[in-house]
Amino acid sequence: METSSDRKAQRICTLCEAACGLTATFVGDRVESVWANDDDVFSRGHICPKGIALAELHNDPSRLHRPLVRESAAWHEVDWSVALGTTIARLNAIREAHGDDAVALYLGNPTTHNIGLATGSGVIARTLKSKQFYSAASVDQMPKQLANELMFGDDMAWPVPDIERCETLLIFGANPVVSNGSFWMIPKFREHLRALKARGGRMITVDPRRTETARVADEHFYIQPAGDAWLLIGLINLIRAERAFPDHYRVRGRDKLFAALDRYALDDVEPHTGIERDRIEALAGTLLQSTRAVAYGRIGTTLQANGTATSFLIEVLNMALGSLDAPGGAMFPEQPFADFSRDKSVLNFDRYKSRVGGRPEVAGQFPLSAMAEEMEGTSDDRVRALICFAGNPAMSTTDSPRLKRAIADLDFHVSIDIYQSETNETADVILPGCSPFEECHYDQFFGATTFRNVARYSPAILDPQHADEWEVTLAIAFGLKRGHTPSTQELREYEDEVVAGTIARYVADPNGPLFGRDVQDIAGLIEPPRGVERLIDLGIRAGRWGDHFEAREGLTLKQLEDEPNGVDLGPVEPRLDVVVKHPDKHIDLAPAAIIEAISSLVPTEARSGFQMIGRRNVKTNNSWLHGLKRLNRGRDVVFATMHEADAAALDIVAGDTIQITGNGHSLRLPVETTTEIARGVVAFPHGHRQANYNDLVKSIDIDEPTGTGAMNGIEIEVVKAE
Ligand SMILES: Nc1nc2c(c(=O)[nH]1)N[C@H]1C(S)=C(S)[C@@H](COP(=O)(O)OP(=O)(O)OC[C@H]3O[C@@H](n4cnc5c(=O)[nH]c(N)nc54)[C@H](O)[C@@H]3O)O[C@H]1N2
Ligand SMILES: Nc1nc2c(c(=O)[nH]1)N[C@H]1C(S)=C(S)[C@@H](COP(=O)(O)OP(=O)(O)OC[C@H]3O[C@@H](n4cnc5c(=O)[nH]c(N)nc54)[C@H](O)[C@@H]3O)O[C@H]1N2
Ligand code: SF4
Ligand SMILES: [Mo]
Repeated sequence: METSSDRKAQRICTLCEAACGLTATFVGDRVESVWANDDDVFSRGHICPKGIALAELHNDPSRLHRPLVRESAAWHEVDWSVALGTTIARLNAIREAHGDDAVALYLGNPTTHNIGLATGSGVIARTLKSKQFYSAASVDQMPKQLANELMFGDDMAWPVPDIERCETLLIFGANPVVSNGSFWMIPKFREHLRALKARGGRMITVDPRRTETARVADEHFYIQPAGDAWLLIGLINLIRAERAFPDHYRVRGRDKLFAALDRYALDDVEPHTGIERDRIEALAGTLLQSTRAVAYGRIGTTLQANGTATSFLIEVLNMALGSLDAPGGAMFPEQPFADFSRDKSVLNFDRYKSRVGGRPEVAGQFPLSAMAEEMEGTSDDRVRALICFAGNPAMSTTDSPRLKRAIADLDFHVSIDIYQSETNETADVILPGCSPFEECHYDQFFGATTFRNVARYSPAILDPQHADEWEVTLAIAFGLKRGHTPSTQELREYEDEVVAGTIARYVADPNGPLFGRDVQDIAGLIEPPRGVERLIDLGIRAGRWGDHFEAREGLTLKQLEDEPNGVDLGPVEPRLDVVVKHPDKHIDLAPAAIIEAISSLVPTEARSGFQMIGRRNVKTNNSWLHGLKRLNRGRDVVFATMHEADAAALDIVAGDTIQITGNGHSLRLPVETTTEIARGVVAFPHGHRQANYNDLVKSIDIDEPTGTGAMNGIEIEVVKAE
C-alpha cells in the first residue's frame, strides 16, 4: 500500500445497502474527494450526499482515534493494552460470577457493512455463548426474517423485485428514491424506474405519505398505518377468486391459509386501510392483467404492529400472481459468498425464550424491545454487561429513555464505535475502529439482495492509522476464551485457529462444494496471508462462482481485487428448489405463528387522534453522521409533516412549532403542512438527539410474533407549542 501523493482508488460505499461503487482521491492519508464510479458494474455511477461525505467522515477530527476509558464523568485516552485488558478482565469477572448470559451483545446496523466487525463479532458470540444476543434486525427487518424462516426455512432467503424485467411494481412502505433500497440493493432507482416505464410498465406505491418515490409512481394509495395486511388479504382473495393458485409451487398448508384469509370480507378492508373498495378491486385487476407483477415491502411493513403477517402476505401475493421465483417477479439473488456456517436443518424460532417477558428467540436473537427489562431489577440472572458493536440502541428502539437508563446502570459496558454517541456516553470503555478507507470491504450479507448477481471487493486503500476491527474483536474473543489479552504472536495463532475452525465447518457440509476436503490443504491454498481477507477468500472460492480451491476455473479474492469495478455475474435465475430449506422441501403456507398473526390482526379502524410514522431524508443516516457539515442537520432535517386540514383544526400553520406527546414524553418540532399525507398522520425522522422519535414509543408497542418495535402508527397527541 502506498500513502504518497495524489492518487485515485475505487471503493464500495459502506453507508447503506445500495453499496455504490465510488472513486476517491487522496493526498497522503487525507481523502480529498469522493465521487461516483461510472464504471462500477452494479451502481453504474450512482452516489448520494452521504457517499460524498465519506471524505469528511475520514478526515473528521471528532471521530475517535484512541481507546477511551471513563472514570466518573471524565474520559481518558488510554493505550490499547489498557483498554483491552480492562475489557477482558471486567467481562470475565462478570461471567465467572454470573454466567455468560449476564453479558449481552448488540450488533448495530453498521456491523453488517463492516466485514471485519461482522466476522469478529460472530467469533465473540460463538465464544461467549450468551443467549442475550440482540441486533438492529429487531428494529428493522426481523418480521420479514421470521416470515422467510417460517415460509422457506431460511431467514436469509430474501425475495427481491427483479426490477430489470418486471412490468408492474407494487411497493408497500418503502421509499427507495431516498433510501436507495433495503433488502433490495437498488442504486440508481430512478433510472431503473424510467426503464420500467419505457417498456410500458407501472409503479404503484402504498404509503400513508406521498413520498419522493410515490411522486414518481403511476398511482399512489394513501393507507392507514399498519393497515397493509388488510389490503393484502383483500387483494389475495380477489386474485384467488379470478385465478387458481399456481400449482407449480410445492407448498403445504394452503387450505389452512385460505381458511384464515376467508375470515375477512372485502368490505372489511376499507375501514382498516382508508382505501375504497372499488380502488382495491381495480388494483387487483391491474395485477391480474399484468404478466409480470411483483410486490415488495420495507420499513413501513416491518416496523408496524402487523409486521410479520404483512411480510408473509406480501410473498403470498407474489405466489398468487405466480411471480415468486419467476423472472420479472420476486427472485432470490445468489450471494457469491458461500456461508456454510449456518445450520438450516432446524427452525430458528422459539427454541428458547427471554427471561422476563418470555419473548421467543428469532434467528438466535431476542428483540431489542426486551433488552431494558432483561437488564433492570435486582434478580441474580439479570444482564449486567453489554458489548455494543457499532450501534446506538439508546436511540434506535422503543422507549429509548428506559433503555438508556438500563444501559447506564450496567456493571460494565464496552462500545466498539468510531464516534461518541447517545448510547456510549455512559460506557466504561470505547474502542474505536478504522475509517472505511483503512479496511477492506466485502458485502457478505447484502449480496443476496441485489437485482443482479455481482461480486465486488474493496481492499484497504490507506495504511491503517487505527486498530483494525477484525483484530480488536478477535483479541476480545481470545480474552474471553483464554482469560488474558493476547500477545501479537498469540493473536496470529488464534486467527489461524479461527480460520481452520471455519474451514472445518465448510468441509463438513455435505451440500457444500468443499465437502470432505482436508482443512490444512484448504488453509494452505487461501491466498491472503492474514486478516479477515482470508475468510473472504474462503467464502468466495467456496461459492457458486468460486474456483472451489483449484477444483475448477472460478472466482478468487485475488481476481476480484484485480477487478475494482466488480464482476457482473448475470441476471438472477429461478432457484426456489435450493432456496427452500424445510426438510420436506415444501414452502409452508400455514405456520402456526402466521395463522395466529393473520387471525388476530391488530385493528386499525376507527382510530381517533394522531399517529406518527417515520421518514428518512437523503442527508441523514439513522442516528449518526449528523455532525458532518455536508449533511444537513437541525431544522432542515428534523421537522414534522402533517396534513394542512389537521393543522388548521389545531390552529397550526407551516413553520409553527408543535409539541408531540406519547409514552409520557414530549418533543417539540417545527412543522410543515401538506395535503400529501393521510389525515391524522404525522411524519418525522428517527435518530435525532434534539427530538428522539423513539422516546414516544412504548416498550409494548411491538409486532407480537417477533417483538420488533412497531414504531410506525404509534398514537400520539399533537398541540401547537406555546
Ligand atoms: N422510529 C424508528 N426507529 C428506527 C428506525 C425507524 O425507521 N424508525 N429504523 C431502524 C433501523 S432500519 C435501523 S438499521 C436502526 C439503526 O440502529 P443502530 O444500528 O442501533 O444505530 P445507528 O444509528 O445505525 O448507529 C450506528 C453506530 O455505529 C457507529 N459506527 C458507524 N460505522 C462504524 C464502523 O465502521 N465501526 C464501528 N465500530 N462503529 C461504527 C456510529 O458511530 C453509530 O454510533 O434504527 C432503527 N430505529
Ligand atoms: N438517506 C437515508 N437512506 C437510508 C437510511 C437513512 O437513514 N437515510 N437508512 C437505511 C436503512 S438502515 C434502512 S433499513 C432503509 C429503509 O428503507 P425504506 O424502508 O425504503 O425507507 P423509509 O424511508 O423508512 O420508508 C418507509 C416508508 O414506510 C412508510 N410507512 C410508515 N408506516 C407505514 C405503514 O404502516 N404502511 C405502509 N405501507 N407504509 C408505511 C413511511 O411513510 C415511509 O415512506 O434505508 C436505508 N437508507
Ligand atoms: S446511496 Fe449513498 S450512502 Fe448508499 S451506498 Fe450509495 S453513496 Fe453510499
Ligand atoms: Mo435499517
